[in-house]
Amino acid sequence: MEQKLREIASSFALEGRVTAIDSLGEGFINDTFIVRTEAGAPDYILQRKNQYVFPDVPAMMDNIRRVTEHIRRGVIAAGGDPRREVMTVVPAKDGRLYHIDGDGQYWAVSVFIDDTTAYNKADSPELARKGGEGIGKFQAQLADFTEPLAETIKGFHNIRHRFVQWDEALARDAAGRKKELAEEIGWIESRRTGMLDFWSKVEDGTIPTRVTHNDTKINNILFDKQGEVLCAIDLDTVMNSPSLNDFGDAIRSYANMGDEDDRDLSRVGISLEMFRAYTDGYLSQRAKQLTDAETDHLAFSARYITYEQVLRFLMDYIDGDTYYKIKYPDHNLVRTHAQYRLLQSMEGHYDQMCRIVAKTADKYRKA
Ligand code: GN1
Ligand code: MG
Repeated sequence: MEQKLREIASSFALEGRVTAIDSLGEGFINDTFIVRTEAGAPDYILQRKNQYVFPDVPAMMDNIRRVTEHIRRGVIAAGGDPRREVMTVVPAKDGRLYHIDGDGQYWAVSVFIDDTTAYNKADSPELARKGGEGIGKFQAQLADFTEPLAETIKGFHNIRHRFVQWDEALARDAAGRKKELAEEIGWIESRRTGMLDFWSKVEDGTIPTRVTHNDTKINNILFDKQGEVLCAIDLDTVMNSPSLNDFGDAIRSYANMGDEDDRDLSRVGISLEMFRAYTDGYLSQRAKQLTDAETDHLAFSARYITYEQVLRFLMDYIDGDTYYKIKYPDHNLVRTHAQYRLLQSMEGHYDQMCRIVAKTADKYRKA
């Protein structure tokens, strides 16, 4: 394997001689490696992009290039460090942003930013606050990026589109699992109308569409050793969508007291302390730019994205585990239950979440 990886790495314009290539990270979608080079040259991230999930890798890489170039210009203008405060895509030697190997697989490379930490869990409100600030900054850096981006995954956070896929998955019942899932399917169906009502506000323009990351769980943010956010990574899903999605998806990750796939449901639930901290960091960067419709739906966006995640995990289980990497046979069902518990906890604490958002928005609008 390492020999094959070395060959793939050698088709990119890397500085320095490659010394080792190791597996890295916890992503559910792509395969990620770190390419070590001799002293003096940077290390690199090498990724095999999942073509089942991303049917148009060239369009995805072009989105990433345009977005990172835009951020880089802003970082330089602000006197920041463009090598650390934004992801750098490394082209292949033929100038393309990807390499296609002999099996038709797509690979891409970016510079590895060293002296950083990525977390799988927010262990303190301070970290959650910094994470919120980081995504707030990311959105602010892209506020004046007005060219449209390619829709690299159709209807990614569009629940109307997810229901089309859902109905098809139920009709197919590919793995023959539907008969055991009446209760879980009921969790999805009983909330269908409410979720579509929310999404219709995006469709009619009440809630605007911006440039968003779309996968803001904590391990997609790089922190420096002082605990400051450096930049957002894993930009595969950068697209035009409501900014609320980035907030909601982050809350799903930062404010969950348990794990995304916790078998012990008594650990799972929303931490209002973490919610408050993330909201504070996020709104410190965004309160003055968001419309009232956006601010008023921030708390709901956490329910929306968590619901969508319950649906996506359950749908993948029904489909026979074709989308997410799994570590054991009923992993997607365990994820479904854990995310559903989180959703219930958000529903139970919804009034408090709304009050926290309103108070925090008020504070930063006046500031
Ligand atoms: C996937 O690639 P990764 O692990 O950062 C997924 C997200 C899900 C997440 C669940 C392209 O993210 O949408 O929320 O798993 N990414 C894609 O943890 O589907
Ligand atoms: Mg990731």
